[in-house]
Amino acid sequence: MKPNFDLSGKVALVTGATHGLGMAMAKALASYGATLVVNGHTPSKMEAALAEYEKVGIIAHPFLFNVTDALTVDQAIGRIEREIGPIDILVNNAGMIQRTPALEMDPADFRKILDVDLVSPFIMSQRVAQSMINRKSGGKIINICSMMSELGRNTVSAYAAAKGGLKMLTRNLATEWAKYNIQVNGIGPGYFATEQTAPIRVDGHPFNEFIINRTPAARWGNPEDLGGAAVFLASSASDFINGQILYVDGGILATIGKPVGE
Ligand code: GCO
Ligand code: CA
Repeated sequence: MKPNFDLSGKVALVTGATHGLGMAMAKALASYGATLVVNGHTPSKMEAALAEYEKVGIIAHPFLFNVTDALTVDQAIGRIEREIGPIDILVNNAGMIQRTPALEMDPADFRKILDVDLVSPFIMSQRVAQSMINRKSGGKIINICSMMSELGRNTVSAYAAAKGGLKMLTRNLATEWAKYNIQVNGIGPGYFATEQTAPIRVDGHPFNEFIINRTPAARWGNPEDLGGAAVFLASSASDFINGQILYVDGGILATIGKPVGE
């Protein structure tokens, strides 16, 4: 039997899919037949995103809402279910980073990052899973983790704490909901060329060279590099995979790195 990667007839909701990695994964899911629901929270970004999806022949259903508020999420998912259909695939991609040394980090900012990067995937997953359980459909939840689910780095204390937490949330939800045929997995992107990394990717920035040297593939990832992992974990080809984090990192986590110039 051929493994089945087809997503037709499935409704996929990708949070923060107005740009960057979220958009690349959303395009991949739609290209395998999923009906695409795009979440964002900035009207102008959503407008630009819809034009971008249209350009590649994808009909995206836009839903603007804040993923950190449980009541808002409850209402928005209800509306998506009525207007588009019950959600089969949830990609918790919306996230936020702040690069500030730990000693200078305002605890209120720390809390805010945790809220967006860790609490909101919990809120979204809880709401969507409850509905999958009620209709006995099973389903797929994919949490977008990070290199920082495994490694620390100067200036990203809150982000690393949240992404490490998201890895464990993934394992925990996988444990609790496996009996409902819900698979909860994560994707851990390495260093990708997106808006989020633009400030540390500029030519001449020491971080740019550091990443190229640190990555066995010797390059930044392109957002399209994530498509295969997203389709795989969203499809029935991965039905016996649960609680895993699939790192798409050009080999970074496999190695200690190498001296400059080698
Ligand atoms: C940083 C980066 C990272 C990446 C990514 C790595 O400042 O180190 O922005 O956090 O975006 O999450 O996997
Ligand atoms: Ca359906």
